[in-house]
Amino acid sequence: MITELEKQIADYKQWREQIATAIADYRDWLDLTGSSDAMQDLRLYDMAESVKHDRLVLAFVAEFARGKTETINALFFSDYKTRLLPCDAGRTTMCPTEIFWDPNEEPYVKLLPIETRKSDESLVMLKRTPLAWTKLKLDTSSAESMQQAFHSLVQQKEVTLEEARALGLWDDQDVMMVQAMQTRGKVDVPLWRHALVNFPHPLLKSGLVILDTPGLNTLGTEPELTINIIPNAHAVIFLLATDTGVTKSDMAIWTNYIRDRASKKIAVLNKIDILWDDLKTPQEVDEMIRTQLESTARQLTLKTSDVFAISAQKALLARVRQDAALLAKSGIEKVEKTLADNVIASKHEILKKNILIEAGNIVKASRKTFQQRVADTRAQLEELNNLRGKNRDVVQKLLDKVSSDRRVYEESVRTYTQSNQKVTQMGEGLMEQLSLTSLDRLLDKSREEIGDSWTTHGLNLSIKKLIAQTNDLAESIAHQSVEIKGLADELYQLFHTRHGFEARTPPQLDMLPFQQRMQALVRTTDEFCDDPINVMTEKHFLVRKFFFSLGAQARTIFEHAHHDANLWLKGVVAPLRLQIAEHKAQLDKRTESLMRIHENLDSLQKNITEVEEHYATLQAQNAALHQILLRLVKATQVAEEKKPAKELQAAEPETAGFPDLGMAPLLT
Ligand SMILES: Nc1nc2c(ncn2[C@@H]2O[C@H](COP(=O)(O)OP(=O)(O)OP(=O)(O)O)[C@@H](O)[C@H]2O)c(=O)[nH]1
Ligand SMILES: [Mg+2]
Repeated sequence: MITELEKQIADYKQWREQIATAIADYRDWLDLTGSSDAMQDLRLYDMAESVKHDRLVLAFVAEFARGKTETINALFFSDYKTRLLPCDAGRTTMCPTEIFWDPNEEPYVKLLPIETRKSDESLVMLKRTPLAWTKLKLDTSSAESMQQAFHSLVQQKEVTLEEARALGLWDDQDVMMVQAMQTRGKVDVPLWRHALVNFPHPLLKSGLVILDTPGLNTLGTEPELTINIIPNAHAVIFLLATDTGVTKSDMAIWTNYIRDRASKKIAVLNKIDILWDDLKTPQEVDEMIRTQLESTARQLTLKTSDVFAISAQKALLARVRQDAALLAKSGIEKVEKTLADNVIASKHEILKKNILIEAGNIVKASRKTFQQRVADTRAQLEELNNLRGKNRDVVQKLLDKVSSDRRVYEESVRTYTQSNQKVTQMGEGLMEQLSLTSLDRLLDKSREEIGDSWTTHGLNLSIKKLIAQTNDLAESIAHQSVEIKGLADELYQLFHTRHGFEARTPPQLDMLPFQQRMQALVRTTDEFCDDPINVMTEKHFLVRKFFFSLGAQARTIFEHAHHDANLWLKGVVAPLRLQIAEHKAQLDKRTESLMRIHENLDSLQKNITEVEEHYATLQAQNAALHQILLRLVKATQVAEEKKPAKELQAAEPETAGFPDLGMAPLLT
């Protein structure tokens, strides 16, 4: 049976495919009409790819034994009629596990040895290093062999105190660890640090990524999870168990890692089957669950509508046995519905906004250029029609006028070329400052300043200084971008006044998102440094790890800023470049046709017919563009209102939501 969640995720995938197809058709249209521009084409290709490969990450985070893994089994893997991922009493999952589908590879489990913790390499970097991982093939035709492969997720090994320390895993506050050391002289540590599971499940094929995490302070020992992976998840599902209630350690995980870090979060009170009691009436049981839900919501300061009561175990059982009554009683469908309605809808929204801004601007430029082409062709047609019955002198005069137009135009184009060179030069400088090399320089300096002390105090000072520097950098870049924009503004003005191009001012480069993201790192550092556990001397290992994880996150922020600045830079004069080429082609066409008529007045009618045919082609191409636009607009409307798409019609597409598209009718 298809659940609401499966349906919504499949719809979301279909919607993304529609947009990607519309963008691909638009690229074909640009190609066909000779309006394509290499840089713009690359941008469109990027957009279609990012829409196609968009992923939705759901992270399961909680103290150990709350039932994270069992919930994942019930939500996503019940088709195998068994418990696919290992769950057990006590600590079970030993390493964070990402489950997704990458069609370019065979199903696998990839495991990162725990020893990689000794290096400063970030997880992001290690993920790009295939040799660092141990790969197991997954035979998806056999539940048994898959269970065997998944067994690696719970593997541990015994190490000495020195080794545990070297791995940064020794914790003298951990009673079980201390006990093990006293009795056995060794402690157990996970065999693997991180697992990647490539698994061809329909939901994963639609772009869903599941992150299962181990309970018990794994988050504390792996700062990258806290700094990068959890905040980047689209939703965090926090689990609690009915029998334990909200314990001190549940609360610590909630406040330290989820409450202020996750953008979307829901709490799930698991194991309600423990309360099912034959001696109590269903109403009495419901009342107990309700009271516990309310108190959980209060303790977590969440709305009661964001807290759910389930029995993951019974949900899995119900699905395996196809027992609808038990499934309903397990409460899991409400969680699925919330994930479907809220999480996916908001993801839709984000993607829609991104598409709207980018695609909207490109489409706008393209339509303007096309309008110019149509208007120019119509003017040419009028010019030719006016020549009927006129003599050679009149043609000569017109030719002279076009030649002088061309001269003025060429002068403007020279100005454009010079300014554009300056824009390119300044742009290169700007991009260099946002490059990873530039970030590495800053990070190396901070690293030098911290030296070997690795105290929270030193870390705090150094990170604050680093962020202050990136702030100055952002301001300087904003300043440079204003200068670049100034040059572009002058060019647009020149072509507007001299050649009647549309008046236009390119947008400013917005460095605020970059500054805000960097500022968020200051908050993360403050929280880390304020945590009394991290101030203790034993935690130097962690401070070092934290610093490098923060560096990895800063890389991501720089990469984003670099990407955004690059797009902005390419868009600054791109519309003008396209228009200039268009106008030049038009002037050439006019000259050529007038010269032919000048040579032979009898060829006038033939010329008129040719231009008329060209005009008809333009109209057909316009209709095609119209259909593509309509499909893009429709896709955004479906996302907005989830209503059935409107019929394709000849009317102008409704463009509500598209940023300032300038929707003058194309052909009048
Ligand atoms: N009664 C009952 N037991 C459950 C339920 N869900 C999980 N359990 C049991 O609770 C124990 C822990 O479940 P897991 O899914 O392994 O918990 P986890 O949160 O993944 O724990 P770690 O992997 O150690 O972090 C297992 O023995 C499960 O069988 C439930 O709904 N009801
Ligand atoms: Mg688990």
